[in-house]
Amino acid sequence: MLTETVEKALNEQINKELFSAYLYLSMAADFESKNLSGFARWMRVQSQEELNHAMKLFDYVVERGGRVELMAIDKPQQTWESPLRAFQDAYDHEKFITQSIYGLLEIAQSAKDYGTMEFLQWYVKEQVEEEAQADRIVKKLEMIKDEPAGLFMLDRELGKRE
Ligand code: OFO
Repeated sequence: MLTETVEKALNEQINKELFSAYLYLSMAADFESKNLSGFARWMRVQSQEELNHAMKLFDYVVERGGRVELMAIDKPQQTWESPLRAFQDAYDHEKFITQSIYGLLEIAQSAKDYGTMEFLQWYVKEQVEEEAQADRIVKKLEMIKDEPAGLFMLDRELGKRE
């Protein structure tokens, strides 16, 4: 059984994960419009991952006898001035999500909800990876700057993401 506070915080996290999916899909659409199909592919896969993150929380709330409450998803930004800007935003967003997971853990801890604390460990680990992968791409883009050949090569590399 979840406390009301933990249930509310889990539902808010579902909303944030769905927003993440929406944000990355919006980046994919922007990349598609600029013929950067590899960058777009990477963002589409990332968007799917975010849906999985949301559904894992959804299933957990159900498993604990809670009530999933879906809220409105904010409209994401539609365009970015460069791939570097987009990935910097993605990196910042992941740092924000990490803080949100930590906040959720603190709420679960205050409620002595050890089940939820244990469940959230998966997200703690996942966020380490999420931040690292966005940061790696930011660093590559910083090296490439506006050099078309480098951008083309990175586009090819990112397009291989399964
Ligand atoms: Fe769900 O990890 Fe990114 O946002």
